[in-house]
Amino acid sequence: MNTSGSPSSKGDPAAVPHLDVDPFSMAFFTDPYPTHEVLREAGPVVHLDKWNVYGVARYAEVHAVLNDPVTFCSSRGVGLSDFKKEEPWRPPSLILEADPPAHTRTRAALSRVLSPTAMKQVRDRFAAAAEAKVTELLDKRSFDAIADIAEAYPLSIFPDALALKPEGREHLLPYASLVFNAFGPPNHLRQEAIERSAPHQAYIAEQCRRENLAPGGFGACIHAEVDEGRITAAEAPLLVRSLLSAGLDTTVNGIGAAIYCLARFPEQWKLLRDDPTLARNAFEEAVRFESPVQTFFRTTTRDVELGGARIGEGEKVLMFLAAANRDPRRWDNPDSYDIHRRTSGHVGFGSGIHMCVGQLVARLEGEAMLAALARRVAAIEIAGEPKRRFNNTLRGLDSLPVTITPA
Ligand code: OVV
Repeated sequence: MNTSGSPSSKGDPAAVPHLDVDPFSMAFFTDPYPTHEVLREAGPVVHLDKWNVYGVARYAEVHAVLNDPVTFCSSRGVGLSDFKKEEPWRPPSLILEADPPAHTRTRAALSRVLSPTAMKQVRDRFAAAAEAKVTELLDKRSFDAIADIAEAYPLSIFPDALALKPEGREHLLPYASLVFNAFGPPNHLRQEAIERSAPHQAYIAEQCRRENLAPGGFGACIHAEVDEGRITAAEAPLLVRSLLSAGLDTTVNGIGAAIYCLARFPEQWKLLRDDPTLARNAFEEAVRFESPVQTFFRTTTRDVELGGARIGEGEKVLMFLAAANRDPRRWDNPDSYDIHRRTSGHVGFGSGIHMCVGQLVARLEGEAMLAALARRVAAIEIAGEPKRRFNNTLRGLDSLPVTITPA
């Protein structure tokens, strides 16, 4: 029984520690891990005074927020900006920035387009392109693993899988970079990206139209959902926009993470070489270990108690997916890259109703590239200083010079 006179049967809400860390600063991006630990150890819920938001960095609370989409909504934006208070920089995504019931229908449409059946149609092409890429790189021996694999491989298959026109594809990565920077606070990264966004936005809007998407691709499949009466003709272009926003830079950084891991941890590379069927789990573990998508926000729809802390209505909550993916409360040896690890439950693809709708495409790309490397490359050596790429949401490298040895 609650004899203390406190408002909750669990007792007084705990005081929320106020921290002055900026998780969108260059210093944080350069080495986020010590600060992730500070955030986790400070308490289950923290307040980040710099941006006036709550934060969760432990696995339990990140998972809880992801799995209560009624209390922690997405329709007010999954970046810092609250769409109830500020005009969004672009029309909101019909899937990412939507709540049930609106989300349910758009999610179902994209799930069908990116289903296991759809993966069967592209699997052989993805595998052949990975083989061709490895053949080309074995010829070069020394190259940049970011430009020449992490970017070049997805660019060689994903725009074709959507069946985009060949012209203008150079806008795809700058547009994605803009989208992920725009989830952040109004710092230099976000403001500069938005200032330069007009040509990229114009290109994307044009490619989303039905007449610019060739038959058989994911793009045309989204528009075909209109004919089945499952989405409207006005919704289809915006759902194509979601694939163009989230489908390329994420896998670039996922594949980049996997190669960076395998180059840094040669004993894990040897395990993969000895059994290339581990490729899919080696990729999944890289998504846990590096968490290419580092953070997303939610907005509270009511006063709520989380981890013993009270949060009011209309507050932004920043979920540190990357910190949850290395929370020692959840993971053994969280800071080890272990391709034999049971990775299920990691939140690198999110969790719950918004969990990555493109995860099968991402895994197919990652598996195909790592399997091709494992079968034909004996060693991957880092041959120069890796350079970091700075983005408000995405973690990855700008450059990773490597030398490979043929098997
Ligand atoms: C998961 C994600 C990231 C960025 C954009 C979108 C989705 C979208 O739906 O536009």
